[in-house]
Amino acid sequence: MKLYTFDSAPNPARLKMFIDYKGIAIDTQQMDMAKAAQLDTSYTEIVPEATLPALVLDDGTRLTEVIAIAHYLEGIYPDRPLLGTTASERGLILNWNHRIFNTLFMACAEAFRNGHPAYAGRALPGPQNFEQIPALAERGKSRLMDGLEMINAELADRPFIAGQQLSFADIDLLAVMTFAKWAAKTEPTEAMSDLNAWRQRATEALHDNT
Ligand SMILES: N[C@@H](CCC(=O)N[C@@H](CS)C(=O)NCC(=O)O)C(=O)O
Repeated sequence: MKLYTFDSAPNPARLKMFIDYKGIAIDTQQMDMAKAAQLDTSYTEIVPEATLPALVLDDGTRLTEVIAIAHYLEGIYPDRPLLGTTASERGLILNWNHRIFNTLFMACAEAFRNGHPAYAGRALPGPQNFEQIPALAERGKSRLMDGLEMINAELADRPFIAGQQLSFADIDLLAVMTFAKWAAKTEPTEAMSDLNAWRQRATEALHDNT
């Protein structure tokens, strides 16, 4: 199998944290998004979605969603599970993955891609070009702050977002907080003490190699 990615971009960054935590080695090609490598025909002939990351399996099967790539990899590399081991853990982690993606990640992407001049005519990723809608940049920032408040409240009664242990949902949240800082100039306030404490705890758990 082969992974096409660009580690510093937000969605690839989620996958990189997952892969590094699990200690998996994969044949990987970095595609320079700063040079629009994801739109080059040499890539779109393999991955017509024109997004990163993408995992192409040996039989040609193409996985283009981070959560799907993570599920595939966890299936073949079950050690250090990040997607749950019981039915309820699996359900809850996926629940939070979708919720964080739809609320925080999409809000941040909306704010960034509809407000930054570099994305004029490219407001959405993928093979089609879409014009920016400036009002979405403002709405995105407001949704992002609402989302951070919601997560702060959720974290009042548990150490990690999907329960007692680090999971892929925590990785989603760490990635979007980095994305929000540089792309939407949005950070949690000091008053969001449960979110700030979680961030330190999750970062330490992610880098704990014991
Ligand atoms: N839902 C996809 C999102 C993939 C995505 O949008 N990736 C961005 C990089 S963070 C991309 O490929 N952008 C291409 C572009 O902007 O042209 C996933 O889960 O991986």
